[in-house]
Amino acid sequence: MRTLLMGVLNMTPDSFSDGGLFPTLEAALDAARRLISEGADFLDIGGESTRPGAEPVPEEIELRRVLPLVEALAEDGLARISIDTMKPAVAAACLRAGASLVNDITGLRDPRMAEAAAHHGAGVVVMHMRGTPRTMRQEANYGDVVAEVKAELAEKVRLAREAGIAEIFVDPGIGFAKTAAHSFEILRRLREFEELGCPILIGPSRKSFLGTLPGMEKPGERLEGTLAAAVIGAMHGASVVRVHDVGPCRKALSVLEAVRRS
Ligand code: HH2
Repeated sequence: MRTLLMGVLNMTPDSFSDGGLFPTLEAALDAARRLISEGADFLDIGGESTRPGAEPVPEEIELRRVLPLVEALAEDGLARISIDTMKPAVAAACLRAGASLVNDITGLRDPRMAEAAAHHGAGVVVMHMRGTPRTMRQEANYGDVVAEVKAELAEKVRLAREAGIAEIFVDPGIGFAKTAAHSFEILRRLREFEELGCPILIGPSRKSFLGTLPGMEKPGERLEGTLAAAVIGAMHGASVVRVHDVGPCRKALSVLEAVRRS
């Protein structure tokens, strides 16, 4: 089965690897269309950085950053649009404008998020995190990281189902309240998340766990590491991989797909 790719488009000045890339709506649209032509099945549009220590962004500013792009892409109709937000009002406005997936790194912590998704018949990505991007580094304490993350995600899946959401992706949250060792262990044991009964999504792209390996200290040096993590994740059960570099990732995954077909 083909692994789906979620292309990342951050409309933020401060994202850790691609902040401040798009000065105009046209520039963002060009980048979005390129990601689609390279093989993105979803475009994940974000207006608030979630990097460790990031400052929260007011709702109006986040909306101003993402809504025009969601509207323009919905008109194109070339890929499914996912809105990467923690705010129910931002999600609702983007769903009204044509997005069909809510990617919530807090895993539906605000009950209005599940209500908004259900109301619009949208899917959700429930990601695992503890604390907030500002505090999560101190919360990376686990006995058995996979067992604990899975149990916490099971509760989120229950909430989403109870709200009436039909399409639910689970995401262990690589780098979110996880040390590098936790993120590597999650990739090794990813199949265990299949017990949750939902397709698995992972977001390893350019993340700092890769920066613990030689020659990958800076986000710009992590393409090969990202590709390796994407293929390992897909081999271990990921249905969707969220990446910045869609073209290279599509090529790397095509090798896995050819091996599977052989
Ligand atoms: N990672 C980031 C943001 N959103 N969503 C899901 N479901 N899974 C992830 O792993 C994930 C995510 C962080 O990456 P990025 O968007 O590149 O950076 P920033 O948060 O600084 O904008």
